[in-house]
Amino acid sequence: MPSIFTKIIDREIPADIVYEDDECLAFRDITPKAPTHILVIPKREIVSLADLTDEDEKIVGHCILVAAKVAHSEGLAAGYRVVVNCGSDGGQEVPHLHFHILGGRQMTWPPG
Ligand code: DGP
Repeated sequence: MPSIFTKIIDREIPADIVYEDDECLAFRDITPKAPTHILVIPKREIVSLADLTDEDEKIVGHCILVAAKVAHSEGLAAGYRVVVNCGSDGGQEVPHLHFHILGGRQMTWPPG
C-alpha cells in the first residue's frame, strides 16, 4: 500500500513542493516544528533507514546533497539540522524514508 508520501509524489494529495528531480522530492512539513521545516524523500519507496541496502547508497547520498542545497536556497545560512527518525523508538510516523530539514531557530541538544 502506498505511503502518504508516495501519494504526494504522485500528486494524489497536495503539498508545498520546493524541489523535485528524477530521484527525490522536497516539500514543506504539514506540522512544522521550526520556522523552516522541509522533508526530503526518495521517490523510491524505502520504509526507513533500517531497510536500506547497499544499492540505496547513491540515493541516500543524493537526498543529503539535496537537503543541503534546499537549506541553502531557503536562506538557512546560520545553520540547520537534518534529522532522520527511524522506527517506533526513533519517533518515525510515516513509513517512507525522509530527511527532516529544520531551521530558522536555535536548535537544542539533546533532542527529546
Ligand atoms: P516522522 O515522525 O519522522 O515520520 O515525520 C513525519 C512528518 O511528516 C511529520 O513531521 C509530519 C509530516 N507529514 C505527515 N503527513 C503529511 C502530509 O500529508 N503532508 C505533509 N506535507 N507532511 C506530512
